Amino acid sequence: MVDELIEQIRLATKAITDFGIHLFDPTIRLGVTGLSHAGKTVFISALIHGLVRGGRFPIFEALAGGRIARAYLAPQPDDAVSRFDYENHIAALLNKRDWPSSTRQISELRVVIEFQSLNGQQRKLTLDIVDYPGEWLLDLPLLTKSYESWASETIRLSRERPRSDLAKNWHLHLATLNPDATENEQEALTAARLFTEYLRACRDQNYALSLLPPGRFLMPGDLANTPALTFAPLELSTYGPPSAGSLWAMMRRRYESYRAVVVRPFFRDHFARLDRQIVLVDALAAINAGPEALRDLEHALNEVLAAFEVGRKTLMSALLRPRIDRILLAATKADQLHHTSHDRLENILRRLAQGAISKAEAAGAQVDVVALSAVRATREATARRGRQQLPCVVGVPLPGEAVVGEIFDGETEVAIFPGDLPDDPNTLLLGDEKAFRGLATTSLQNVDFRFLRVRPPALEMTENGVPALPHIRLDRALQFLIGDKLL
Ligand SMILES: Nc1nc2c(ncn2[C@@H]2O[C@H](COP(=O)(O)OP(=O)(O)OP(=O)(O)O)[C@@H](O)[C@H]2O)c(=O)[nH]1
Ligand SMILES: [Mg+2]
Repeated sequence: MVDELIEQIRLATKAITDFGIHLFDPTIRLGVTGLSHAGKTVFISALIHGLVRGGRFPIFEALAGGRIARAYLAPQPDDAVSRFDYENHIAALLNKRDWPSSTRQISELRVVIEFQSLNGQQRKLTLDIVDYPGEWLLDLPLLTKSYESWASETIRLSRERPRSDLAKNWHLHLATLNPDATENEQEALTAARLFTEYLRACRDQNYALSLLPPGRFLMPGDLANTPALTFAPLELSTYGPPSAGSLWAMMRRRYESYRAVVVRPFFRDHFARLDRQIVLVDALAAINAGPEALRDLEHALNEVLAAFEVGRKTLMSALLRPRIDRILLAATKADQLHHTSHDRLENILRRLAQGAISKAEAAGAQVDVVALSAVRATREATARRGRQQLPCVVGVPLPGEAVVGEIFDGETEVAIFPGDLPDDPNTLLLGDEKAFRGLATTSLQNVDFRFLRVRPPALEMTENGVPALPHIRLDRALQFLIGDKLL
């Protein structure tokens, strides 16, 4: 408790100092998050490129109205956090037509925007963009969960389909464990390994299940093989306390270490300092996989958004600490769909996060939902099938992507009809016979939707000879996230 209090005071003092420094030159810390592959790196790279090199952003008022004099990269404020590797990411996109490689760490970058306010004054906005894995966000609810409740929730979830099929090996081992037996390192190691394999199988593309805490089990970094990652749920009949020296006591102790070493520092050093947040969601990957993945995503989104409440637990933090006042939920890779489905994709995401959105709004935050493509990699076309006109997208599928009867080589351009999203998002969440069919349960031939991953677009130049990156609604996202600070 005393620790927590000291932590709160430290944060509050920092907030006040930051406030003083930033009174005239405001700084916004923008958190960008999403589960692995959601599109964080591409989003940030395109956003910075658009700001620094002048993108085509008609809806981003300050830029479209000519009030931004210049925007440039500046040294970041946190010395212990990796720098977001903007130059290499953008070079891969522009020069090689490759997507940037996957990133596993928190990173940040500072952009300074010099602009003219609406009343003609020269002003400066400093934007700190912090990119962190969404898996870390899913860990935040662990702050308020005991080992026992985490274990029972995790086991319950793993008994539902399709997870139960993926959890077989782990469940077999789990059944052999006696929580009250003497602690045993080998048993803990095996349990942690099988549990991690189960989590990894859930994340596999055909399943695309989202709710996978503890996040570091799948991205251990320098904590690999430490006791803080060597634990797993046990089947318990009571809430304890466990007897000293038991396997249960050992697991519980390590779970506590995980919270102390991983979750709390992330909360304190990064999460609690954010002003604005964008959560990127690859809803199309979940739709590809099937109804279970979509329901899982719904659950994960609600957990993620609930994490934003952890910050207002105490009176002191509520009074003194700046809070996240805007949250944007963005469905990424909307270019895999024809534009006639973009609004529907927004509705689906809004429907998935419905409960959490109302809660965040009730607490005073503004929430918006957008379907965007940070880098638009397709164009549109209409194909004919008999008398039917099918709205298609045209792009170059990544090597290895497949449709019935064809595996693509990464060079050939094709027209893809991905399927029409329904007008009413609820139809995607129906169960049993009415459920749509996805890759997790059926073959390529029978799926209702198929969104293909495509290569980045060929290079385009603006009138000024600057390489332009086409996008969908990236400007709307930017307007919502920082537009009000550029007035
Ligand atoms: N078509 C299309 N694909 C995209 C877009 N943005 C991202 N992608 C695809 O999604 C993949 C993942 O994007 P990243 O930006 O690397 O995702 P991330 O969230 O940073 O992923 P991790 O670093 O692995 O956590 C890319 O390699 C692309 O294949 C987009 O706007 N359009
Ligand atoms: Mg990344």
